[in-house]
Amino acid sequence: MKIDTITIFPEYFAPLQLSLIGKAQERGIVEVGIHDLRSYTSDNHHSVDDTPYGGGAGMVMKPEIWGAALDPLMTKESDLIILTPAGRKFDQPMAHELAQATHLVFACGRYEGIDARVGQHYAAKGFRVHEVSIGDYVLGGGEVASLVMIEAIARLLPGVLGNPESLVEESHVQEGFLEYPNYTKPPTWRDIAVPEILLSGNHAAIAQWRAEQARIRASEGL
Ligand code: JET
Repeated sequence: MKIDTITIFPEYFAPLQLSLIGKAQERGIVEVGIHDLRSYTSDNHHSVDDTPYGGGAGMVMKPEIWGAALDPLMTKESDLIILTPAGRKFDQPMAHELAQATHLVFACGRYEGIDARVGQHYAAKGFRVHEVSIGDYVLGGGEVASLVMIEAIARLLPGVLGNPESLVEESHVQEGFLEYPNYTKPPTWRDIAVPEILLSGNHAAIAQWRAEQARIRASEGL
C-alpha cells in the first residue's frame, strides 16, 4: 500500500518511522510519502490560506494550492481522505475497508478548513473522496487524525503484525464486542489476584468467562 499525506507540518509524521509502521516500511509493505503543502505555493509569502468569503473568523485554505499538491498524486487507484470533524465517523469496519485500498492520500486541513471546492472537484472527476472524522471534537489540524487512521489501517495489512492470531481474535470487535480484561504475572499484585478461572487450565471455561467479560464491558460502554 502507498500512503501519501499532504500537510503544512511534515514533522508531525515523524512517528511513522517508528514501531509497527516503521517496520512495515522497511519490509516494503507500506510506503509513506509526506508532502509539504507550502512547497506548492508560488507567491513570495508561501501563503496557503486566505480570508473566508461571506466573512467570519479565521482563514480558509486556498483551493489552488491543494489542487497543485493533489493533481500529481491522484490516480484511478487513489482514495482521497479529507480529515474533518464533519465527516463520516472512522471505525474498525472502515479501517478494514480502507486496508483493501492500493493508494491512500490524506489531506490534512488546518485553520477553518480547506475550501469546500477541493473535495467537490475530485469527487466530480470520479475520484473516491472520503470526508472522515476520528471523533466528535475539534483538532488543530488533520495531522494527528491521519496518524490515528494510518496506524489503525496499517496494522491490518498482511505481514505487519508479527502474530496474525491476535487479529483473528480481535475480529470480534467488528461484531460489537469490546475486549476482555487481560492479566499476566504475578498472580497477585498489590492485593489484587488474577481471576482464578484463568489459572484453571480449563480452556472452554476460560473462553466462556472472557466472552461474558467482553459482553459486560460492551454493555457498560467501557
Ligand atoms: C477532526 C477530525 O479536527 C479534525 O480535523 C482536522 C481539521 C481541523 C481544522 C479544520 C479542518 O478542516 C477540514 C476541512 O474539510 C473540508 O477542510 C480539519 C476531528 N475529528 N476528526
